[in-house]
Amino acid sequence: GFVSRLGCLATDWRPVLGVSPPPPALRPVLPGRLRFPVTPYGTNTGAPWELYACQPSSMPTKEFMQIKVEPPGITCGNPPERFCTLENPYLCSDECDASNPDLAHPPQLMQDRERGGPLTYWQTITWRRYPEPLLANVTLSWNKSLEVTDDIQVTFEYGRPTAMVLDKSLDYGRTWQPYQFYADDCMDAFAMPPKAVEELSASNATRVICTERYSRWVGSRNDKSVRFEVRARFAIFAGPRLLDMDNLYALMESAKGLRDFFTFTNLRLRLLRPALGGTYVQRENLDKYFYAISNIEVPARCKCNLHADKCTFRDGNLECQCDHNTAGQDCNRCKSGFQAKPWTPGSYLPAPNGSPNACTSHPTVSNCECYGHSNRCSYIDFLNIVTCISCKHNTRGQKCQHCRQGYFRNASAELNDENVCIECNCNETGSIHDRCNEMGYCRCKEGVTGIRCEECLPGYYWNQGCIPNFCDEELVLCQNGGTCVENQQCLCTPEFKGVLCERSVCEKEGGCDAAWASDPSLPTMLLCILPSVLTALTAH
Ligand SMILES: *[C@@H]1O[C@H](CO)[C@@H](O)[C@H](O)[C@H]1NC(C)=O
Ligand SMILES: *[C@@H]1O[C@H](CO)[C@@H](O)[C@H](O)[C@H]1NC(C)=O
Ligand SMILES: *[C@@H]1O[C@H](CO)[C@@H](O)[C@H](O)[C@H]1NC(C)=O
Ligand SMILES: *[C@@H]1O[C@H](CO)[C@@H](O)[C@H](O)[C@H]1NC(C)=O
Ligand SMILES: *[C@@H]1O[C@H](CO)[C@@H](O)[C@H](O)[C@H]1NC(C)=O
Ligand SMILES: [Ca+2]
Repeated sequence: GFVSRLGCLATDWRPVLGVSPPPPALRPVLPGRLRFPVTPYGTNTGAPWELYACQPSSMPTKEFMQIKVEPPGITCGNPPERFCTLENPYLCSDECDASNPDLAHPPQLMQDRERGGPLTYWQTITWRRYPEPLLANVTLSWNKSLEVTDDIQVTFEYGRPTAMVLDKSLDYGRTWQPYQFYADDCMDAFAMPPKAVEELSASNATRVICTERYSRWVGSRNDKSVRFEVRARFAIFAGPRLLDMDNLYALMESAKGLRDFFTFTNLRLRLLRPALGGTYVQRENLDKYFYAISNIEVPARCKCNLHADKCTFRDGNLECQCDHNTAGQDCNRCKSGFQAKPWTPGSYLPAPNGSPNACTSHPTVSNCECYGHSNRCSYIDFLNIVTCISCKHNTRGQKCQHCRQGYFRNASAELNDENVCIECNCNETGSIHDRCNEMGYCRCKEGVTGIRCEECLPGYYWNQGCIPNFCDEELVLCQNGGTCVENQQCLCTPEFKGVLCERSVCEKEGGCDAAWASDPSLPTMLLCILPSVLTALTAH
């Protein structure tokens, strides 16, 4: 288990304990790990790559299967009966008696361990009711999704059936589909052309075929087994010696149909016609026709969706020991508290360790950290974050770590201080908005200054904001002795006019006559006539 644990332990998927996979040529094949009762994936050719993926090892599953035979009364011995053999029809000394343990042939003898003793087998009644067909169903259930890892092999004593179907179910027996047809004449029995698994290619590897290979009469002792060829199908993708299993796994990753093909929860053998000894049914001796199965091998591993490398048998059921925060019989969902994102199966890729695709918890939902400004958090699904709600003390943010709009960070306070946020208090009239920078400075309108925008720059005066000065004592002076009143207007002496008192009242616009006309006072008259008087005097 150590090497394969690598795949499951490394939730963050870095090599654990400094162990990184050796280069392909040196990868270890652990002796005894691939315990195949039938034909193990070679001893030095095997599939070492799979040891790195997070999946349970393959095992013989017959110990864990429930067997049901149908119809009722199909098992021989009730009442007791005698049967003959195909090779020697006159030797009818064998007896089946359900009430005698030594002569009984109950279904469980299909899954027992032989322990080197005499062969034990389940046996049916004989074909006394010919020409009515002799039909029997053997249903195998595991109540668990399994992935077949090597050939399924059914061992028939006294000859193999001349017609049968292997069915499988993926949904605990609710629906069934044929897995493979078997007949000594496929066309005759199923109207299907006979095919061998070797004829399949990558494009049709999951085709359901009818094969004649396991149904022809070869003598009851020569070849007893009927197989469902898994290895040969793997070989289509992994090469004849299955050295390239990563290619197969990579394909399974993308092709659900291929993956499902090797997956099942139940199998069913539909026995349709028994062995006939290579000839026609001989009505005068029907006691030599029956079915007898001594063993059923189904090498498989628990399907754990690459989230477990162990599968245990508990309370009569197989269960994956889920890693990666997954749960369920097949590790097919996220454990509660780890549903931050949707469940996905683990991946075989990238080789060799694959990826865990672990379920993750809501990042901090168990630790709702809000710096003391809230004690409630909420998970926002589409952002995959946990956020504090109803932050107090004018704070805001995922962890109440920021100040609300209109407040700024109190540099002398800790994040968890009630006084951490100070109001900006921007002057409504002078500021552009109510926000301030981290130093508490508001953004001021033109001509406005001060932390809160409540003062005017030089050259401006306050009037519902800062207005450029009309006049002042420094830059824009009132002229000719005029005085600046509240920066808004110049108050001129009587002789001058204009916004800055820059013009003489006598200038232009009709000169003195006009001034005289508009202001007929003595000083104006004197001022107006003075220049003319002076000019006249100078001329003489
Ligand atoms: C075997 O199972 C098939 C499919 O459910 C059913 O149609 C058939 O009647 C069964 N045969 C017997 C002998 O019970
Ligand atoms: C099948 O397995 C599931 C999950 O382990 C269990 O809840 C259920 O009872 C089992 N059903 C039978 C018939 O054993
Ligand atoms: C599978 O495909 C190959 C060619 O790709 C073809 O030769 C063969 O007959 C096909 N087998 C079946 C069962 O259709
Ligand atoms: C800033 O925080 C300190 C420490 O809590 C506090 O004494 C001070 O009053 C705070 N300043 C303001 C303006 O709230
Ligand atoms: C804004 O500033 C002006 C000028 O200093 C001041 O007269 C006014 O009262 C302030 N407004 C507020 C709301 O503080
Ligand atoms: Ca047996």
